[in-house]
Amino acid sequence: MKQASMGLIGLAVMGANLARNLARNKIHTLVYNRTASKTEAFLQQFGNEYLTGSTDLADFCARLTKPRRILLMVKAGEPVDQMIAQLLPHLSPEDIVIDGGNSFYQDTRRRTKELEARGIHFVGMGISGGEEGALHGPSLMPGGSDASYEALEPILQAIAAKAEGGPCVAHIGPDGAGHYVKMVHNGIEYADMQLIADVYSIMKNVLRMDHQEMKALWEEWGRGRLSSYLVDITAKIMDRRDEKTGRPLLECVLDEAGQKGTGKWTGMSALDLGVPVPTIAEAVFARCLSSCRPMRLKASRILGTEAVPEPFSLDRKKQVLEDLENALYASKICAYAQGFALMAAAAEEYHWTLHFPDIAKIWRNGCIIRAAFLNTLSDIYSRNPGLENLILDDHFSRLLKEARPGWGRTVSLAQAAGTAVPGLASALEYFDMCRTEYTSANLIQAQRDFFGAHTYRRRDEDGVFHTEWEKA
Ligand code: NBP
Repeated sequence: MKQASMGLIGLAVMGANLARNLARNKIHTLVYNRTASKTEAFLQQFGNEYLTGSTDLADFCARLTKPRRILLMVKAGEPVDQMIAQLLPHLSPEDIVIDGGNSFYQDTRRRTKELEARGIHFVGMGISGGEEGALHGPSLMPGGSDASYEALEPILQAIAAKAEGGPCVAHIGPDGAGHYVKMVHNGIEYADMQLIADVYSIMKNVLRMDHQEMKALWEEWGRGRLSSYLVDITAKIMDRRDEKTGRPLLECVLDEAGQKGTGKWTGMSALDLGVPVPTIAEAVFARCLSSCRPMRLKASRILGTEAVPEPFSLDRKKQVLEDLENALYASKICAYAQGFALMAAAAEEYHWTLHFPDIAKIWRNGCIIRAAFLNTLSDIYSRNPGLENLILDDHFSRLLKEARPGWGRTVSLAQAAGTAVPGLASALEYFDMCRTEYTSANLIQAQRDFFGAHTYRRRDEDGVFHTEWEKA
């Protein structure tokens, strides 16, 4: 029987679609799933000369060309370790095991060490784009060694999404770098989504726009600098009616946001590394708060909310919408600035070389945060690879300065109306704090020195000082 050039384990939605993508690209793929009946059902539906399978792991490994390339698409966490343990007796040195799940990057670092000690390559690969992306072309973020990337490159390039002709895949860096970058991608995705949700809140609760009006506006913005997958789907969501009630379906959806952990991990890593990512963290907390529904319902009864503002005149509304677009774009810049600053700190901590122009490029298609904005980002980092923070770039700093008055008016307007905009407000705070030459942290230092003799440094003199603050 002909040997397969790629093995794939795990036939839930992501694995099944990736296997079909591989086969469509004429890469002979052999599949395996823990529950054999799923393998059989999958092969019955999709099997062909490029897509075959096995229900026995020893047979599966024996039918792969050496060095073997095996892509794991099983549930992240314990299942990955269990699957590796079952595979090991059947593997040989130089084989490559790829974990395409949303694994925690520290697990990937550990697994890389464990497998490399046995001469086996381990590649933690971030995959973005959900099930559609997996089938038609995802954005791929492989970590691991240079040698393993070289062996995988043609396959990954074939199945990846394409942007301006180029494949949305690049070697991110060693060990856990791929999963780390995918994690930050998801953190940025949380922020991007929260910012859009904040703007929707203002449109609905402050401007009292109906769904057709909102749809038209999201479509218009989607043709400009905010052009992105998330803005596109937001316009489509506005347009969808509930078949049962005839109401906009969006208004029937319960307001409890789910999460699977990558946003939380981004926040945790940022706290560990001491990198401020308030807009990303705020987006995670906003989802947590949305899930405290019983408490929110009680609080809304006890604490009420501000009065709904009077309808705006057409001129005033035009100004508010212009401000809103500026606020969204400026906040987006800040969210990406936070995510990229975090990746820069992680690269230093873990001794990775992360190539930001490539990372921005491979996010231009196939993934959830794909956007015209990423072309701008890629250009900025190509021009200035050592840029300390995106808000310092000439182009972005000019835009941010221009947007600041309208951005401030937007957040004030929402706050005066009692409409929570955690994403927009935290991004504005980040921006204002970043550009403050002398912040209020002098008082924090004085307080710390007052109660704990933690000492402080002076602005006008070198050295470390302590004051007995209560002494005259
Ligand atoms: P799931 O995350 O739902 O995992 C289901 C698969 O894991 C099945 O094939 C199942 O086999 C297998 N599995 C489990 Br559960 N425990 C196992 C074990 N102990 N040993 C071997 N196999 C085991 O699948 P998914 O939604 O396709 O996602 C796969 C990975 O891709 C996850 O890490 C996910 O986070 C990531 N991801 C998902 C998306 C998305 O949009 N869904 C996007 C990007 C990345 P069984 O059939 O025998 O139960």
